Amino acid sequence: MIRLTSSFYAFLLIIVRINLLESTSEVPRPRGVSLSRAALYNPEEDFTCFDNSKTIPFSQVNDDYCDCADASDEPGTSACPHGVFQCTNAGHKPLNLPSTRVNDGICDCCDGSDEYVGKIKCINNCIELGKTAREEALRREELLRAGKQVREELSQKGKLLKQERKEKLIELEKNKEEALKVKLEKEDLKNQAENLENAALEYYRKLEEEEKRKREEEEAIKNRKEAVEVFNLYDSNKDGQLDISELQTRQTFDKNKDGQVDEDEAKYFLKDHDTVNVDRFVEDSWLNIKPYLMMESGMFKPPADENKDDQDQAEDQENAPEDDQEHEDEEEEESEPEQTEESPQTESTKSLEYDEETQRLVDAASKARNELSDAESSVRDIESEITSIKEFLEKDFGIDDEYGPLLGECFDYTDHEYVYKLCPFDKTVQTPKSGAAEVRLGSWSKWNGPEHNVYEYMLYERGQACWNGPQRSTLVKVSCGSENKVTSVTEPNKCEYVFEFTTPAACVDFSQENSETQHDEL
Ligand code: MAN
Repeated sequence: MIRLTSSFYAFLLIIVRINLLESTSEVPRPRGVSLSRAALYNPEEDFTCFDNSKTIPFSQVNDDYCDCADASDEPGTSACPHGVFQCTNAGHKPLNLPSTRVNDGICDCCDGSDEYVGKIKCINNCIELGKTAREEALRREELLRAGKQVREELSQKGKLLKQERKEKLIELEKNKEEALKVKLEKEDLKNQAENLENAALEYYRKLEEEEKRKREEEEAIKNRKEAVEVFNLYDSNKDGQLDISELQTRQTFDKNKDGQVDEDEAKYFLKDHDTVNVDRFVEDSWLNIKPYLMMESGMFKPPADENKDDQDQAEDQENAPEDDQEHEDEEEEESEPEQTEESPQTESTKSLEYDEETQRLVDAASKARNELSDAESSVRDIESEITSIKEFLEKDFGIDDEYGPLLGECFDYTDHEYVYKLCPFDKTVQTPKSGAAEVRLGSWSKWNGPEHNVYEYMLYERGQACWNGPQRSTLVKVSCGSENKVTSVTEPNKCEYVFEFTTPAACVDFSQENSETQHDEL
């Protein structure tokens, strides 16, 4: 009996070997059941649903009637809504399908086992597909093997970069302390120097104020004198009042140049009074009259005349309407105020000359200010270097820092219309070949892959806004390759770009374990 059984198994083994590619397993099991679950279906016994909810005669397994809520009694039919059917796919890989796809008239399994009622005839192409898949897997394995070596080197470089930056950070923190001390000293020195400077300048400030006050006083006196002279000149009946009729005899006040001075024009110059005495004239009317007299004498010009050359100006003067003798006298008198008016301005802009000691203190304070500003800027420089190193150290360059060496590099991809650029951990860019300005497609945001391999995708966001649309963004799919290279760029949705990027840094297989179990679960 034992001999018989063992020879039977030997016979079976031979058959299995012969048919290896056609059938991966001869373990008897109901249709649609995976190898790992075969033992759960024993034709000698009643069948208990996997969730223990029911026990049914084995003959009801795969009878196209759903008895178990968990679908375990119908692995090979579409009777249960959430069942799973496994194609054996001998020669290729087993595949789990939702049981709704069983006998739905579409060939899903490469061995055609999901379509057994004859709605459609499926060909078995598992051998070819398996061969291609195995070749592809081999190629990937080879790539991974070769890439792993380079990844290791990248990782060492990345770690070194981090280490160097950490050391630099410690050094910079020390430098910053020093620089802050220097800044405080310089601040102190500057304050001392400015106190001395202020004390020394106080005398000159007072002097300047005094001079200014004097100038203003003189100015006021001169202005009044001038105004009184004009008042007396225009007060032709010498009654101490200037009235409308007296102004009407003067062409100067013909504002609209119609050849006569009407009442309104005269009133404008008298500031709406019919008559003014000398004090009101000085306080009030003079403010309106003076600019006209200045303009007449050429001391004050409307802006349009500013660009005229000297010759034009001479012509202007020649063409100016001639006034009576008195007026010419006025002009002569008026030419004086212009000179006296300008001179105080010139004086006021003239800087005071300090005595030797004051000058020394002013120079010392200015030097102290410069030194403080230098000290402040060196603190700022150190701080900005610290910030950029901290930003570097906070970046996730992969579990082994293998992506670190990519920072600072950029990789181009050219299609018929654009040159694209990927600068890892910085930005993605699109430059039209037409020569138009480059467009930022996104700035580094984060790793964005699935949980089992977060390093599968990079996300670049907040790019240049699209016309009437969102800000541009880029998803970069990262995969293992022998060199750092952008292998394709697409724009599946307007202003959403997908780059494919290969790099040896990605030559590690995070998903191996998952993919092995994927095909054999219920
Ligand atoms: C440019 C490019 C395109 C983009 C359009 C949107 O032409 O950036 O990629 O789709 O703008 O207007």
